[in-house]
Amino acid sequence: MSDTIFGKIAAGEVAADIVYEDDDLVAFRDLHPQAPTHILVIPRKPIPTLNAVQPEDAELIGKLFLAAAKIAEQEGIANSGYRTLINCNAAAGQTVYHLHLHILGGRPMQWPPG
Ligand code: D5M
Repeated sequence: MSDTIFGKIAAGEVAADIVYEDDDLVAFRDLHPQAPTHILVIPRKPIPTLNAVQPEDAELIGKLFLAAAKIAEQEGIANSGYRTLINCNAAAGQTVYHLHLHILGGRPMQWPPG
């Protein structure tokens, strides 16, 4: 359950700046923010990558995005605009192998991302 740093945060074993949590999800501020608002939303379930998501996780993944929109509203970035993203595997920049949805906002975003 707590094999990665995010698993430990979900289990309450490592401190984080938590902005939202419920039975399925925890959201906390990124330690190395890439935008004025940078929050990570994770399922408590330790899914390593997006590739490992199973059909039975469909409701959980839906909840992940619903929470992201709610958090964006809470953070005051819903109307100005924000980006959600999931890095899948090392070539895409994934460094923590516990599924996490980034929420970035508070500055203009470039496209395409690097
Ligand atoms: O994103 C992993 C992100 O996780 C990266 O932006 C740093 C952040 N991080 C790493 N450790 C912590 C802790 N302990 N608290 C908060 N944020 C953390 P990835 O998509 O895997 O590159």
